[in-house]
Order: sequence, then structure tokens, then C-alpha cells
Amino acid sequence: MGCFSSSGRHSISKNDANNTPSQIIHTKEDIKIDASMFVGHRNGQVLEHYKIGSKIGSGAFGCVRIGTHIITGQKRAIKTIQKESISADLTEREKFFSEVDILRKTDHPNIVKLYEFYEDEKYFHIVTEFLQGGELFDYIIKNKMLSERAAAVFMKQILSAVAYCHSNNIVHRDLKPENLLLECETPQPNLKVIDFGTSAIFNSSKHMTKKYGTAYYIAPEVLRKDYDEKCDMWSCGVILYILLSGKPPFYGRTDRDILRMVEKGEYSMKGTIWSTISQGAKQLISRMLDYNPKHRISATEALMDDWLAQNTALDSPVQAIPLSSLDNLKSFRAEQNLQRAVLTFIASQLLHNEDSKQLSEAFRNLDKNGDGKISREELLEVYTGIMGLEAASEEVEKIMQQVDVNDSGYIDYTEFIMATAQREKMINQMNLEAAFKVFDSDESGKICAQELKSLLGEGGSGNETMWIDLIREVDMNGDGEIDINEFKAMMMSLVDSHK
Ligand code: 3AM
Repeated sequence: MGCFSSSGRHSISKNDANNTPSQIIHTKEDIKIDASMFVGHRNGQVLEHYKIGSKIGSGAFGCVRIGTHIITGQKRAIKTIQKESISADLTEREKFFSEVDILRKTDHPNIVKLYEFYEDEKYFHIVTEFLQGGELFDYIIKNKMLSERAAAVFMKQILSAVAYCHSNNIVHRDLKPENLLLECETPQPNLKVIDFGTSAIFNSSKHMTKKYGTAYYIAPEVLRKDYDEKCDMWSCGVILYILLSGKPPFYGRTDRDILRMVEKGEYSMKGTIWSTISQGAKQLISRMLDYNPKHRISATEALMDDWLAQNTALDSPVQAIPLSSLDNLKSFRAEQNLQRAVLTFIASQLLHNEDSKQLSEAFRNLDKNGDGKISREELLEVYTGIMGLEAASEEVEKIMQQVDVNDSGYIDYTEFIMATAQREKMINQMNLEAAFKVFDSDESGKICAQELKSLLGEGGSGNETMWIDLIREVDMNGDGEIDINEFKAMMMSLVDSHK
């Protein structure tokens, strides 16, 4: 790419540089900063950035290994696919790229996070977060069946991911316990949906016709090759049935036998196990396993189901949101667009899962309707519990103005983490150096306007002068570029102002 030199057409004179940086202000409407901007922008070989460890699993596509991120020491899952193996097979190739494209667009606490994407001569590598708690499938086998409360907590997380996907026109098409991984091995672990290889962007006015899925979980209309996103809700119904009873609703000795049962859509909730299960749980299952997808419950509706709500209610809702995270949300300030961009990068790519675990819980508790994003109304509900309505409304507007950096009208997951994580955990030498390397994509040791444009340019209207102005905000020595010291000074001022 190459930076413009300080004597080039975009050079900035010393006089310009003497202007106080705060005189040039571009609003966040000019530059919409989004976590997805940082996925895939990597130079070099995967081995330059990761120490490759043991194999976690394999499939027709290739294999998944644990990789240790050299800079941060974080463990991540690296799925490697031999180019040759998918070059001839169009479907496999499509599946592979659709997974990358779709994961890039998602930002949700119950969807596996995509970090990076590498391509070298022989291989593609997809780097995602490493979920060390294993598959929900193994958890069910170990626990035989779950209490209604535990099943409801898992189901709410699955539905939240599904509601988020559907509201973004994404259909998963292969939801099953093997594709639901646990973050860690605690008694009630956080769950994440993986494997978006068969997912697709759907068009609500046009039905899908390709048959994807796994026998036990596939919806009858998928077998008829005429379906919409509600097929995911059928799979959710099967999963809930299994969580509560330990057995699948449609079964048989072979796939063919199972599919015959699915086609009929007949299942039973009678017998000893089911006699101990509440009416509310059974009702939700039958609304998810409604044979007619038009009448079948949607993910948003299911999240409001009484049984689900009662079994996932917090004992003390206000306490469940740590006041410190609310305080941080209120006091979040990053005046410069570049500061917001660097914080978004650190929050989405460098923060350790353990550091954001509590915040992730706080996010879920604030997200009352469980759709994976926080609305003005949800924020207002919390703040009116602490202060008067007028003050609360004012506060919420301020928060939205500062924290909603991609201007979506909601606080997305990464935005919440960015605003509420401890500044010291986010802004430290190691993270700043790692962030600088990504912004300085040509590795010249300086960030120039062109590099900012190609990294952040996707979401904004972005005229040429805007990128130069962004540099100017931070460029202390007036050479038209940002060096590591200027970069660090810009970010460290956020730590100082936060104290
Ligand atoms: O081969 P098995 O079924 O044991 O669970 C996934 C599967 O395991 C695991 O890799 C295998 C092939 O998909 N896997 C996939 N993504 C993962 C992740 N992000 C993962 N394990 C941990 N973290």
C-alpha cells in the first residue's frame, strides 16, 4: 500500500500541526467504526502470529487446532483448509467463504467470535475464539438430562443468538448440540453457536431450496426443499426436547428411519420422564415443533415465553448488573474517532475472555429482550431505577452518543465491552503495540491517511480530507503521519482522563 511521504500531496505543514487537535472534529456519523472492520486485515503468515498447538478436531474440510496468539498469549481455534481440497468442490468453497462472511458480520455474546482470516499459498486459516468447555452434546451425555432451570438458561442463550441472526437475515441451518460449544467447564457455562458453514443470508420474500442439516434436527420443510428461517426454530425445539428428556423426539436406527419420522412430524411427550416436566416447558417445545413454519414460534417470541422467563429470572435483577459497569458506561468518553477505533479493535480482538466474562453477564442482564443488543429503552429502564426519569433520559442520550460508535441505534456487544472494560486492562503497552501493528499495515513504523482509509473506510462516507484530518488530530510533530509515540500518547490520555 505505501504511505504518502511528508512532502507528498497530503503533507501537513507545521503551522497546520500547531492547530489544536481538537479543532478538527469529525463526528461518528462521518466514520462508523465497527468490530468487523478489524477482521481479516492481516499481513503475513499465520505462523508469524501464532504458535500452533494440538489438534482439537477434524472434518471433511481439514482440521481445527489450538493456536497461541504470540503477542497476547491468548488461545484461539484455527480452522485450516487445504485450498486444493475445496477448489474443485464449489459447494465446499461456497460454504467456507459464507462462514467467513457471516461471522464477520456478527457481534453477539453467544456466537463464536471470528478474529482473523489468513490465506497462504496452500491453505486458508480461519481464526476464532477457542471454546474450551467442549460441546453441549458431551455436557448432556455427562449430565444425562438437565434441570428445567439449566435447560432454560442454555435455551435462552441459543435463542438469543438465533434471534440476533434472524434479525440480521442470517439463517444457521445446522443447529445441533455438536455446534453449541461451552466457554468453560463451570456448572452453568456460557454457550456459543459455532459452525456457520451451512448458514446463509436469507431473503424474507424468497424461500430457500437447498437441503442442509443433520437428521435428528432437520425441519420437515427443509426435506421438502421449501423453507425459511423458521427451520432454525424447529432445531431449537429438538434441542430443548433433548435437554429435558435426554432423548431425541424423532429417532430411528438409520438416518432414513429418522427422516421418515421427521417427515411425519409426530413425537411424544408422554412417559415417566415427561410426567415430571412442567406444562410450560412442554408448551414451548410444541410451539417450536409446530409442523407449519408459518405458525411456528419465532426466536423473538420464544424469548418472551413465560416458562423461559420464569426459569431464567435473576434473583435480584439490579444487583446482577454491577454498578461499576454502569458507571463506566456513563463516563465513557473517547472524543477522537481514532481513539474509538483503537478501543474497538482492542475490545474485539485483544481483550481476554476472562476479563470480559463479568461484563458479558452484565450485557445479558441489560439486554432484557435477549436480542443481543441493548436498546435505548433497555438502558432507560435501568437508569430510571437509579435516578429520575428526566436525568435518566439525558444520561441515556449521552451514552448512546458516545458508545454507539457504529451508529446502529443500539449498543452492540463489542461497544458495551469497549465502554465498560477497565481502561487499564484495555490500554496497556502490549495492546497498544499490537494495535499499532494492525493500523500500520505496511509496517513502515508510521500510520498514514491511506492506511486509515483502507482500514476504516468501509462504513463511512469518508472523503479524502477526513483521513488526513484524523491524522492531524494526533500528529504532534506535524509530519503527516502517526508514529508509535503519538499513537500511545493519544491512547494513554484516555487512561489519565478516566482516573
Ligand atoms: O471433532 P469434534 O467434534 O470433537 O467441536 C468442534 C469439533 O470437535 C471443534 O473442532 C471440531 C471440528 O469442528 N471446534 C470447532 N471450533 C471450535 C472452537 N472455536 C472447536 N473447539 C473449540 N473452540
